[in-house]
Amino acid sequence: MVEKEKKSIDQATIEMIEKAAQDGARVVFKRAETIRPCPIGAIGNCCSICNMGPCRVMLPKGKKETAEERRKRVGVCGATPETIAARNFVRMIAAGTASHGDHGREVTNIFLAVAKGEAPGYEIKDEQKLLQLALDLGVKIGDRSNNEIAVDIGEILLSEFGKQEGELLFLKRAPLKRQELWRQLGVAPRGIDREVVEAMHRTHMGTDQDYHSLLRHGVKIALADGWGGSMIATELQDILFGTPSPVASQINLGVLKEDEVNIIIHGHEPYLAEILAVVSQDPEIIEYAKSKGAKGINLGGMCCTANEILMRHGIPTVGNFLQQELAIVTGAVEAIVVDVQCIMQGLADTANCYHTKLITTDRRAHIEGATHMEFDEHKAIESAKAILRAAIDNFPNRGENVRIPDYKTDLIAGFSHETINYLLGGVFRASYRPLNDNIINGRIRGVAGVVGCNNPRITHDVQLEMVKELIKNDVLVLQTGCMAMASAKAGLMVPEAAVEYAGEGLASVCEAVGIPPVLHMGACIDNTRILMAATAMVKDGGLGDDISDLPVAGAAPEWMSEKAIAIGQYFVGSGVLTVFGVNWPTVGSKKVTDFLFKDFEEMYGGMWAFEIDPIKAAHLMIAHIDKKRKALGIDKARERVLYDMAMRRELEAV
Ligand code: XCC
Ligand code: SF4
Repeated sequence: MVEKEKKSIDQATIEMIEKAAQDGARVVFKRAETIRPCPIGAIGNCCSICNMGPCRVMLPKGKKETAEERRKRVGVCGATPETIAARNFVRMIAAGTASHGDHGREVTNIFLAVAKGEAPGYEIKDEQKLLQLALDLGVKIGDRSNNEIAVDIGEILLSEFGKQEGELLFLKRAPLKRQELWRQLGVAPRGIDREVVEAMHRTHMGTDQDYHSLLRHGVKIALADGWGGSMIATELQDILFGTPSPVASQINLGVLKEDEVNIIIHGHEPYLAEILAVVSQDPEIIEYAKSKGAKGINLGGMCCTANEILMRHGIPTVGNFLQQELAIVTGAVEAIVVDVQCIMQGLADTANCYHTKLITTDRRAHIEGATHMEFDEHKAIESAKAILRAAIDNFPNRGENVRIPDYKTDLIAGFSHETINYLLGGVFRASYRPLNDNIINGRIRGVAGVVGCNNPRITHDVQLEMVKELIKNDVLVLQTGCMAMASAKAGLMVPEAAVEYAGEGLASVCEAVGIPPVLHMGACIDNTRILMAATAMVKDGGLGDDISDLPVAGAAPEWMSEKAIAIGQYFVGSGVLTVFGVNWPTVGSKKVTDFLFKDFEEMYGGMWAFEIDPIKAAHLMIAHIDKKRKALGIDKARERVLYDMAMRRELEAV
């Protein structure tokens, strides 16, 4: 089932890899062939944090060591393989949290600028969510204007980043039992920046050298991501740009158009993309495109920015992480406009092989050889127009060597936590009750979040087999990031997919509500929507009193980024079994790995697991879900449901 030798299971991707080879463009798939992963670093056995090293402490494969040999297998400073693996792991979490946090900070600054009337072109779109957040944060509403309320909210949330003492405010959203556990274990984060800085200090040469305390801090930083930086980003983006609701669109390289100016917007922070979505409809800009011989302007998304503008505007998605260079290889892209995170430097080289302009737009992210057109939110419309004009001006340079692969798939996206609430419960009594009831009665076995990246070390998109296996077994799947795109390309994100792929129980619920069996919840920062959904399930009752009681599980089967580790760790710290694929970065230390995989379950009720095979990984998750069902005493209900369905089938057959 796992096709290790194949580069991708996505036909559009395969065709463009071939075209890249013909055109002499070197793309990520090619580079991954020539650079093998370093076997020592891959398992967490290399320390490079001081100038006495780098130190490699790997035990050669298959070798047994004596206690004496083990004593000697340390770095120059005496650091053990445990310390080294834990330190590396914590640094990954810190980098991931820093990235999501810096995104959250940027949103907050823009939110404040909008509230103060300093960012024309933006306005507060979701008043209801604004007021809800005001209530949550204790901001006075009275007869104040939305902007006045927003200024207070923005200032409170901005100070979450640099807060020195106390606790992050959003921790209070978690189930009470979970909050208590965090306090008891000493992992309730203070300020977001503070925890990241402390992580860098603890992991500096000669500071924290006990993997237990290092990894405890790892949980703390990760919680500052999930219940801090990422959650702030999602909340404020929803208020500014609108909370997503179901929207139809299409995905894959086939959304590019032969006769229009193709502009791809790639990266993570959606402010520029939001404005581009509006300005690209401007008659003056469309006229300009026509004057250059194009029929119009075709905006498409890549990576998480794609998820953002798909969820809110239905703008088509060109592809996921491993397709970024391949979009250029079509020869049909006038500009690829990037901001931060997951942007391969290889884009610059690929763009050079074609007419595509690579445009960097963020002050924090420059790329050698790219055109830098810095986005200024105070002059958002002008910034966006300048970028669009640059792309349009490039249209006449498009050569003959154009091939847009003829693959695109329909999808429905836009399942925010609020939307799910509503779809299930109806406008007047929005609640998770129907979901809980269907879990309790066994039609839905449980819920799984399958998120994260692509990675050329394994077949691209192949892990969507995990998603198929889960829904086949009546597990409702929630998705974000690049894995969401894999499922969407395979046609799992339309309501009809329920009949074709889901088990009978799940299919019956999907049909009744009219939803796909796999729900697109947004970008990577929107994994916080999954935290909120899980919390809502706990609060609705009948499924225990903590997230760790729920029949749920998580996975990032094609992960590659440090952000993915941060996300995984905040799910684990919130009480969820989280299964990662590809490679596990601490296998060089059995003690550290056991601690994360086993001891964490006792401490946090959630734990890490590692499994490369998507089907086996799905069954790890299903076994965990069944274990939780049993503990809740709802395992029998499911047997009855299955029995009833079998009866009905027999009757129908007669
Ligand atoms: Fe995709 Fe978010 Fe991963 Fe990057 S990190 S590869 S999911 S775009 Ni979130
Ligand atoms: Fe080597 Fe210790 Fe320096 Fe790491 S901190 S590089 S193990 S000497």
